[in-house]
Amino acid sequence: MTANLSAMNLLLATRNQHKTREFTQLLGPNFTLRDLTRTRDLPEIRETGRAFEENAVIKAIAISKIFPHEMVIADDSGLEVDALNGAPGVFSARYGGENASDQRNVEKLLHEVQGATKRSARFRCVIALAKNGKLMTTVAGEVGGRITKSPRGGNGFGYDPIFIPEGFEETFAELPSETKNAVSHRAKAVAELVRYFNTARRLARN
Ligand code: ITT
Repeated sequence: MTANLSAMNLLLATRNQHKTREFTQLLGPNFTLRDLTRTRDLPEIRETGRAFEENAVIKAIAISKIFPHEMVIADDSGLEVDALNGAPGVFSARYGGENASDQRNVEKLLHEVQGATKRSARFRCVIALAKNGKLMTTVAGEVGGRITKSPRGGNGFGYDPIFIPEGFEETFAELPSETKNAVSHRAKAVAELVRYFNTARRLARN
């Protein structure tokens, strides 16, 4: 395989390899992506914000201070369920407790919405872009859908087995990754990020 020499290097501030896989597919060959899975001795970054944007910014700024020469992106995302007044929201990763597994989070969520007739929900994603401790932009995306009664499918991660996106009958975990990547919250945010880079490049040329 030949390297794309003009590709833009990005550091994704995550240890969630599912996110990295989706970003790699969504960004395509014009970007070279690295994440933090092989980086040791990082200080704990506490996601203390009450909104996705706040937490994405906290992560991007903190990591970009540690790697001042890198263009850093951070994704904060989660599921908002209407019958739960928007929970788990920013607590999606730890809904079933600190370091809870995806399975535990899903079980808790299904338990909480048991019997609810209103099943509407949405995934949200905010991406923050930072360099050397300075925020450059944030972009966001969301996808509406509904919560199933039980988990279905083996693709994806997190709450994918219980989320049916609008316009489909299958969960994100039953749909092929190409379909998720065509309609997801993350896909929409990444498309906006790419538009930001394209505009910045155009302005720099003029
Ligand atoms: P980093 O902070 O290291 O990026 P994280 O998994 O802790 O990893 P978040 O704090 O943004 O990331 O929490 C996101 C959680 O929301 C994630 O763990 C899933 O439970 C859920 N989530 C986000 N996007 C999802 C998607 O596309 N499909 C299913 N679940 C998703």
